[in-house]
Amino acid sequence: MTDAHLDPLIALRPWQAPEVTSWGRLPMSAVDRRSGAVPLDGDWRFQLLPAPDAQPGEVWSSSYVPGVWTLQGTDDLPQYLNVRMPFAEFPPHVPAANPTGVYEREVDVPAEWAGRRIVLQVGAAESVLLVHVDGRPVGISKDSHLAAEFDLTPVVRPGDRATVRLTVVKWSDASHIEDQDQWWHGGITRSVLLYATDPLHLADVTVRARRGGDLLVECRVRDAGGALPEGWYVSGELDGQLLTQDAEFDRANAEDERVSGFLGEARLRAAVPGVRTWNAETPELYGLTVRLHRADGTVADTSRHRVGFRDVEIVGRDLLVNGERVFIRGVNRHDFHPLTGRTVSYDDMRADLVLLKRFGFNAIRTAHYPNDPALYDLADELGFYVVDEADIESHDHAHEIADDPRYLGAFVDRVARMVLRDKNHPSVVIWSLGNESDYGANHDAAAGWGRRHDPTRPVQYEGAAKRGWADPDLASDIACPMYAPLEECLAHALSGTQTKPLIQCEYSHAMGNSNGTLADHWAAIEATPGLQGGFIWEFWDHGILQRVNDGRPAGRGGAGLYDNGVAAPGHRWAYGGDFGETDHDGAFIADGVVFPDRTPKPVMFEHREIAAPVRIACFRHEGVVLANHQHFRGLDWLSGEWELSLADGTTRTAPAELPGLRPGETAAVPLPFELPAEGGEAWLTLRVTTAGDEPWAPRGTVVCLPQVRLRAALPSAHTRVPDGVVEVDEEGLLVHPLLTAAPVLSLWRAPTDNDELGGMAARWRDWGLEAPARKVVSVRRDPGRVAVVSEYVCAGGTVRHEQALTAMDGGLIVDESAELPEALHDVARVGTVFETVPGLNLLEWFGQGPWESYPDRAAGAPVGHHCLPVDELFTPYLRPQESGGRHGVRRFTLSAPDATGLAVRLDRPRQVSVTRHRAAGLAAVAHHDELVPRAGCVVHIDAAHRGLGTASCGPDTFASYLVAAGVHRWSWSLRVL
Ligand code: IPT
Repeated sequence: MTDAHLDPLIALRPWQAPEVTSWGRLPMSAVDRRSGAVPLDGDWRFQLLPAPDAQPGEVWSSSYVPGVWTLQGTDDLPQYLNVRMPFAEFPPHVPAANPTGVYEREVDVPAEWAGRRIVLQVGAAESVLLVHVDGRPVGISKDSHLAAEFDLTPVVRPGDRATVRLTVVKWSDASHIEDQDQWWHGGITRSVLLYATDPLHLADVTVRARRGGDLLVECRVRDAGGALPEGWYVSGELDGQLLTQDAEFDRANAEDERVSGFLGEARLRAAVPGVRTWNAETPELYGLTVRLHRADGTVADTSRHRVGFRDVEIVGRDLLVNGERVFIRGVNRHDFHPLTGRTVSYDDMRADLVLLKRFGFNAIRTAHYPNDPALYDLADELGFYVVDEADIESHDHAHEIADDPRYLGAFVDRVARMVLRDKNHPSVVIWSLGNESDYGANHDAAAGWGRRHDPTRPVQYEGAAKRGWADPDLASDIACPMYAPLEECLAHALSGTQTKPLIQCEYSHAMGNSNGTLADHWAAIEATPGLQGGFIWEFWDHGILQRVNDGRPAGRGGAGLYDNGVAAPGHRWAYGGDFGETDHDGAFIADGVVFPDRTPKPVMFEHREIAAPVRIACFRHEGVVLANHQHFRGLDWLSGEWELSLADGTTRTAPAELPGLRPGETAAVPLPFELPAEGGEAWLTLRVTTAGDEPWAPRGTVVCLPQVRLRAALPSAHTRVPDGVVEVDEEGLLVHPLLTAAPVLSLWRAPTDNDELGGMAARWRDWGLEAPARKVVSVRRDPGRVAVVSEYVCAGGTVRHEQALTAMDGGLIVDESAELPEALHDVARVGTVFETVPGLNLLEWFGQGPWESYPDRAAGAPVGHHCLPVDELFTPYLRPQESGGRHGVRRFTLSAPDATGLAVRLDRPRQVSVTRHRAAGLAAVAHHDELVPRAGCVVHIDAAHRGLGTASCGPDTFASYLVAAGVHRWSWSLRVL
């Protein structure tokens, strides 16, 4: 190996040269060479240098490829920063201390590749890749999320062994445009492979398949020897149907003097009668084989594609797929894994997409870079609309870079190579120019390239809307704001000035216990022409599995050390700051709808219901009206079961016959039950499951649980006639054999991430809401009844609390009121908290459930009779916070295995939580593993509970979900079982 300083790839210092996007790299192509290739994944010799121009030493360790060295035992650990760059240098400069991984291994070049063209493919490396073979410089590549290919034919000999060295420089000019909100890593994150082709080969294939059945295949042919040989031709076959040569194209080229013989282009066409079109609901795919022939007819090269016939267009302000204004129920997805960082396996990606399908998502934005190639194959196959995003985010230096001509090539290169790679995927419906990079000439240049190369898809870029969402800029065909308040979206749609589809590229920030008002958003979207959906931020909580004892990432050895969203003892989900970084953005990296192990958070159930393909439109005496809310599919793939839940504790079921409804149609179906005259409140649920196996769900998988109330509860007028004894202490606090802490007023919750970042928690802290001083004003003892008036005094004001305890019906009735002064507008909750003796481990309730729900996130939790162990009620958000609540609870029992315990009835549906944690205990720790569960239960019964909103990044909850000042009243009863 040459001296590092003499090596031209090092001497060039490409890590500080934005003009250098590559050298010696082959053009990107949509021809997939993965099958038949020699995989080079596995352990490579490895050393981590302090800088790219440091001389590699004699001592090697090893590193697994694909993988990041930041999770493989080096001292260069992951660092999480959102907007800020991890170093101070301005673009295109980087610090002198610049971790550089040198990977090396021997490769046996198959002898049978003699005479063939031999290509090395590096799936992805961040952020600069330098390639040497046997010490000879071969190439350079940038873009941490796209493959780089190099022609090794001149530097290797079939039958011989070659030493391949891949040098990966962590910080570069490119880091400034890869400033995405995620962990910083370094390494080779996707597979490395070697393949061979005939010198005469298919350099690229472009497939255009329209919904009418027209197929056009454009082929680019090259010969490694230079000029193309006479007489070559291509043929194509689509599921047995032969494609025809576009002779007109050939003739026109031959006659056109501007077209040289070197063009190497051919076109094939087909018309497919009665074509089955592709859409996210029925993702029909056809198999296409393209063959390149030599003049004698022998096959020189073959390329296989899966083709989906579909159209994407914008008509007026609607985005249409096959002529339909589809709703975009999207999520932003990163390539993420808690053990391997950015390296994701096919099985993991499939599991991601299967889960999303099961929870009603139909769209993915590949935030914020082209995802692993297999993701798109899976999206084609399982049915997702994909916004494919280029690897451009210059967040910290957005303004400087957007118009910097030194970065022009990088912008165009990144968009162009993404388009070239992914253009044949029917799932890709929109190109995105990147994220959070201001808006400048570099964007327009990249948009121009994309539009010319692929006129079949819209282009979007959030940053383009500098003069408003209707601005006719070059960079965005979609108005795709992030975190826009719903009222602004509505106002735009109703303004008469809307020119583009409004699909939020990010909304409903899923950090911690969040996604309040999601159902309100969707009610508005579905009811308002011009609004078409959006992409929730985001899919993953990017917690990295970390050993607690030495603070090291568990890495690949951590397989199986987590379950149900929780890390095994001795481990935790690390977020920003946990690897000793001083500069970091904390738990802002934990903002997904799934935990780091893909366990769904409660919001997923909310989403599933909001996206329900079949719904109960209304209830009339003769029956219920069902509606098909899909765009393309009937109801035949679903089966149903009716469930009637009565307040008396009974549930009845009956098979449901789903009517044959086309999309958009409704039909009345008769009520399956005689509603009993007695029984109070009554709820009818349609349990909808898959009728057969779907590619993403076995038969019987729950799809949605639409529900309608058949009868309201009768208001119960209680006259309080005492019939027993109430025992209180000198403070007027209830003394009860099953309670270890008496019921007192609670105004606070362990702040959620939204409460913290939205500023509410700070206000509550200033007010002293967490622990106001309770001062007893009066305790009035009457036979069978004690009335206690107290004041809860805190810096923010004084809350007068009245609690009347009446012995009745073998139990106790508690009537409470709290008067919040005007100054205490918008508190976390107003309600009662008490604690129980240990052993009451099972909660049964009539109310919404079974999963966690809150006032502004309760559309997906049907009313019914639910039952869960107390330990399973709590949701282990990475940074402990208010969690485990259940909305609309009418009554509950908390019992021991011998059925002893207590029963509580509420005057009306209330927010209740039963957990092992006091609010103060949750708020005191930073990680879930630091929580010490109590043996007994902490029970909250809330007269009012603040909505969750999404204020950690975006709008807070609506005013109607706030806990206002004034008088709150609530009553409940407590009985020993
Ligand atoms: C926006 C980013 O696009 C996304 O990457 C993520 O950071 C998200 O917010 C918040 O988690 S940018 C934000 C400053 C609005």
